[in-house]
Amino acid sequence: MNCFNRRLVLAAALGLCVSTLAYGHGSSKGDLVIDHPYAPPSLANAPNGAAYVRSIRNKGELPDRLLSASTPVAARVELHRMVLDGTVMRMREAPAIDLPPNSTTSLRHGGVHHLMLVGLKQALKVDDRFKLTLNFERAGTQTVEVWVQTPRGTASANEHNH
Ligand SMILES: [Cu+2]
Repeated sequence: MNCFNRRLVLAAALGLCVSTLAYGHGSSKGDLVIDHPYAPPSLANAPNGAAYVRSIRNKGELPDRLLSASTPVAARVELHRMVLDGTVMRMREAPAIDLPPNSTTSLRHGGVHHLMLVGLKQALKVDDRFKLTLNFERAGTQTVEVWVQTPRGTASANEHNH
């Protein structure tokens, strides 16, 4: 699947802003505090899905990077970055997501970065939980639990219906 050919209309992206979720869960590994991994329910027969992390805080003095991720529910996970090209938002696969020291990075709906679940092996339904393993350059590997939920202000995971 060629990520560079995927297109997303800017208006659709802007419509996906999410209000703060009322509850959450999290974990930490080394200097990283990983708050509330979540995923929207997948569309019927959708080949791909998305996963998000409300925030990853690097409380250390050294930079870290998210290098890759994997999950039992999809063939592979891609790190995606939204890039504005003229008036069109395009999704590009990113080699890594930077986690600068003493900072917080969000992988949010409608934000710059997200994780794409390529080749879903099962439908993601509201209230499902699944494992996601995150591989960090410095902090190492951490497996988190992703909560499937419909973010407020969105009807579905339409931004990944491409
Ligand atoms: Cu994507």
